[in-house]
Amino acid sequence: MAEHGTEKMLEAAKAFQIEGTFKSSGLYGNGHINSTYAMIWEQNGVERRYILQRVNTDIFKDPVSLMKNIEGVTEFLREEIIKHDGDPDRETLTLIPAKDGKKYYQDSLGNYWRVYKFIENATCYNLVEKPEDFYQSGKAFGHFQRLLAQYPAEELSETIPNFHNTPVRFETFKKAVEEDVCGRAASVKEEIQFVLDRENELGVAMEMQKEGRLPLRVTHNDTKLNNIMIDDATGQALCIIDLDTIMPGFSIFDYGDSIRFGANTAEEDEPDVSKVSLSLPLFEIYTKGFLEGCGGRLTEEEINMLPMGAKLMTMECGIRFLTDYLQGDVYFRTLRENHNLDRTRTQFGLVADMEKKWQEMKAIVEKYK
Ligand code: ADP
Ligand code: GN1
Ligand code: MG
Repeated sequence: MAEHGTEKMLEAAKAFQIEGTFKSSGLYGNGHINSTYAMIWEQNGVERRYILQRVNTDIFKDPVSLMKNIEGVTEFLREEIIKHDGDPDRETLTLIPAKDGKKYYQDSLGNYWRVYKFIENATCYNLVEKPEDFYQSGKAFGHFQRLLAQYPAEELSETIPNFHNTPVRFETFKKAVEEDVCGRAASVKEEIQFVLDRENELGVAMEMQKEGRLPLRVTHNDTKLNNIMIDDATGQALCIIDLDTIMPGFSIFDYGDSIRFGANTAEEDEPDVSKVSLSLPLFEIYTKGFLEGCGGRLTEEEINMLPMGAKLMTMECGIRFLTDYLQGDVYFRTLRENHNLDRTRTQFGLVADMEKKWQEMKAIVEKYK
């Protein structure tokens, strides 16, 4: 698939304050949204890598505000890391300014680009390889949320309105089924029914917020395992990346999205759905790490709602993949036919398994309260 905007990649690469000679650049990583390139520059005989990203402005409608969010949050994190004798160049993202001093570059076609220092000797995983890594990532996401509690929420723009408003996602899904622009609805009746059967549950978090029982916090909102870098040498969670969706949200959803992706025994797009299940040992180890990382800041009601956070995030993500399938694969990057349908099926397979293991999930959360 040709990447839209690639023709301006070289223009963008040279617009930033990077010394030396540009050598090469290639598509990189497994993100579904932005176009990410790893660039190599030669500097005094040494090759150095940088991450170049074209922001997806079909999805992020106000890229200037988005970049202001990232600039503010990364500067804040940088100071915190320095205060704790950490390495700010590896423990948070570092934006390289463009030649005009801005933290982004707008190319002659209007695309928005940004450059980060490349974090070397660290890996983003699509599947948990070592349970310890998952524990570490739980601790890191919990800690991240604790840190962000000190960040002035009013300075953050909402980069995607209603991002984790599950009832709104459900309404969009129903519209996609009715419109059926690609004529695909008849072939996914079972998946559509799976959603309709669970309609009543989709609004529980939003309802609790309205009743004042679930606080809005500054959250990451996209806490899957491949949005955290694990240090190759130490096995420690090193750096949380993909900061595009930091905005007010529910802590149970940051927890839940990590479970959705990382406690699944199969990859998110595994075509063989029989490989999908919820690993209770991984569920447990992440729960332990996340609660430790949050450092006692969650309310009792939030903790009780953690299993529901995991279920709702998995349902919501499945609904979003199915909606995109029905709409003709216009949102998530797809690399093969039925990619979004495979993703839908893994999510619903995981929800079904969570329903079977619901009492065990609740008992595990109770244990770490
Ligand atoms: P998307 O929003 O499309 O998911 P990400 O910001 O998550 O984009 O980046 C996609 C991938 O690029 C990540 O999963 C990671 O592998 C890699 N990546 C992003 N930033 C860096 C960085 N600073 N250093 C090294 N790799 C990075
Ligand atoms: C997208 O950008 P990426 O690949 O980290 C999506 C998330 C989904 C996820 C599913 C901005 O995340 O909400 O949960 O795919 N990001 C956006 O893998 O929509
Ligand atoms: Mg990502």
